[in-house]
Amino acid sequence: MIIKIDTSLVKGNNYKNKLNTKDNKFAQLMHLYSLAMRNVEEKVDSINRDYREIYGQDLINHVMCRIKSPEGIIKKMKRKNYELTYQNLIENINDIAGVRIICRFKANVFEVIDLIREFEDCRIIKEKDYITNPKKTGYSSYHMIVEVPVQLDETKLYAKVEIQIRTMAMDFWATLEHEIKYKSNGQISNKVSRDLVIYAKIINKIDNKLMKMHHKKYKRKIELSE
Ligand code: 0O2
Repeated sequence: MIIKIDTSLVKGNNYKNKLNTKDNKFAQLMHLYSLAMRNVEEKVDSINRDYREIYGQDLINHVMCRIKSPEGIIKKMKRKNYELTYQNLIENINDIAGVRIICRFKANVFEVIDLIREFEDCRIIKEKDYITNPKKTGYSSYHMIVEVPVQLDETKLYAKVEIQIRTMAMDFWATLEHEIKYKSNGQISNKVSRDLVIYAKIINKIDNKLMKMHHKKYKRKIELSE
């Protein structure tokens, strides 16, 4: 089903208007992001299917998609000191549509990144490698901001999607850390912060060891079948 979207929100007179999350225009814009997100999700599903057919194992453990809530959007714009306009939302908030790809092993994360770079009709806007260089908090993940097309009647619009690619171990840490921070309104003690960094490093070591173990087992399986 093609739903009409007022494209003047994205390019035109309404672009500089004040953001109103209760407005139907806002809902239309979120629908646009949702279509872009589904476009990426389909592409990701397709590489996972191809990989399974060729290599007989999964490249990706699971994929999660979400559209940022209106409250989350406003909170982020205020945190970053942006005036609440459609223009600032579209130009500066990159993770309204989010696709999170969870792999079992670190090597798979980098395989996924290479395959995303080859996606047809997908512009890579920005990449952040928090795996090679984890954040001070201990957070580890690979982020890609991409732009994908959404076809609306005769107009083709591009919308941004943030893709986070990480291992199950990284996701375990990030989910718990997010919850701990969320529950304490972002105010955690220095001791808790330090402990979280230590746990992130331990988890990273385990991640590396499990990848090596899997690699040896997989290599042996291939040798036996040859
Ligand atoms: P939420 O509530 O998870 O959505 P950009 O403007 O794109 O260059 P941005 O978005 O300001 O950069 O920052 P960054 O570092 O790319 O982070 C984007 C998202 O990554 C965050 O979204 C989080 O989901 C996740 N993230 C970043 N740092 C951490 C961290 O230390 N711990 C955890 N658990 N997640 C993190 P939001 O909107 O900040 O939060």
